[in-house]
Amino acid sequence: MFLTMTFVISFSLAGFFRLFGGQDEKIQGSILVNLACHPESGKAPGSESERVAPSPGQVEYQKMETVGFIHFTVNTFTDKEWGYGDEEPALFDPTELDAEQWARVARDGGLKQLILTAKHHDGFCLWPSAYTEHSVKNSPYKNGKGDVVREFVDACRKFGLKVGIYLSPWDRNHPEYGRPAYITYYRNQLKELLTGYGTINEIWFDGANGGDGWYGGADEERRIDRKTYYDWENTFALVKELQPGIKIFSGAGPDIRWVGNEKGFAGETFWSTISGDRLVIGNSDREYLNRGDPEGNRWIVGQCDVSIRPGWFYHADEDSLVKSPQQLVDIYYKSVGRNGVLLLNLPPDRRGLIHETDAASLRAFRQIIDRTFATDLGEEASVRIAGRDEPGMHNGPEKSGNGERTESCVKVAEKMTGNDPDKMMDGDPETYWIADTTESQAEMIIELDGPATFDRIMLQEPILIGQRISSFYLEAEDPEGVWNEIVRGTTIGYKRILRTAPVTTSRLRLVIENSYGPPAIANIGLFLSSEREIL
Ligand code: FUL
Repeated sequence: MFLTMTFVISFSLAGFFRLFGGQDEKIQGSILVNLACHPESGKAPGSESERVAPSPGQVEYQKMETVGFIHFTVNTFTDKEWGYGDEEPALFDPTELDAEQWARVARDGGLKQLILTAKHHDGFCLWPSAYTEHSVKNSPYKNGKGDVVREFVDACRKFGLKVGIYLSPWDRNHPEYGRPAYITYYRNQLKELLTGYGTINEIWFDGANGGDGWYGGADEERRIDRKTYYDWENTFALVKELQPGIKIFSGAGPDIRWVGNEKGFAGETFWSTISGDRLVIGNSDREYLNRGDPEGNRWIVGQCDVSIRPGWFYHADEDSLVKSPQQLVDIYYKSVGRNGVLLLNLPPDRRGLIHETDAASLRAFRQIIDRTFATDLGEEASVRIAGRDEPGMHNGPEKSGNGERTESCVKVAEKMTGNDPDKMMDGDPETYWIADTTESQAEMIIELDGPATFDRIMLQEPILIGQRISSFYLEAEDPEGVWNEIVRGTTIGYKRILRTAPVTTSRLRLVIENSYGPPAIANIGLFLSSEREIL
């Protein structure tokens, strides 16, 4: 409907710079702090700032946006959330197991990857491991000839999904759990899974560790030292050696991190950067995980896990408690819309199928999201850069009367000519505009062809050069020429989606109040939500 937009870019000026001189020193400080980087990431390319940046693999991971979990094991048949470890393999008896149904449901719901609980805390293995009898090989499933991991991997590939594996470090079945011999067992199982099933995109290391259990009949409490017992450093090295492109998830990364809750919510302020030395698997500060750290020395993608039902495993008495499409949409805004990746659990039932209610809810969720984001009102924007004569800027000449500030504005405008702001409106998160200054503020006016009505605003930073923006707000101009603030935020990151009441305007002003290094924007989108979003 409104195919043409005009952009007017200007910057906060020298007065602003003086005002925030202290901030500038802070930025310099963070440059020094952030020299230690993710092993595969490093100094952000194409900029003077030394922000910690993601590896290309992490960027690819983040771009998946929504991925899925499959929690399935003996618990499905005992109606438990955590098996004790003494369950008979004979319990595992799905009547209609169809991994292709899981993959089809996930694909139709827009998920890009599935992660299977190859082994949960009870120790039962969904593949015929050579290192234990506690597996599908001693179950009635396919007369002990089945391999659920194989079926899962094949189905994912057939439906174009990436593959993830959950191998619980805690094992309430194994007699040696808590002793060194179990670490050898655990690594042997990792070797089986990471060498026998082709490319694995993610390995999921859970933080629940140690406690009571069956432990080969000992039936006792076993505590472990979370910092030292698993020797994670060498376990991670083994994983990367076996699967160089794999992404490791845990409460401490190194590639993907928990966000501190199981509701699927990233913090409203959410940095992908975080300090690795403040994280311990299974024992990290949840608030810190949920917020991240602008001065953090690691880039660790935030993954927001949540189940479509109250429990992680299927329980028939939760059939009426499946999250509605609208609840899933709300979670989407609080995860993907806050710079996270959504990990949604879809637990198969005793048939071995994702329940019809769950499948329908996921499908409807995706239809709503697709509908809301179908038309970007800024897609075909044309862009114009204005200098000092441009009205409407907070720091523009009509408010200035300060020679120094005006001159600074002209300089910026000249430099900006080679740095096309159209890149913010091309829908491509890889191309971007970056302020060609040393300042940490920027201001821009978005001019539409005529009045447009929208209630969702999407902003993206080019994360390949790090996450920078820490404070911004948006204003809309009303018909009388009065600017009204419509939304305010802190971080943006890969993607930030802001929800507002419907706004009708032909001019918007985006003010970036603070940024670690020159601010950069990859994408701005304006959308009108589907009426089906309403809760
Ligand atoms: C938790 C586990 O204890 C739950 O059972 C579930 O697997 C969840 C995803 O992680 O820590």
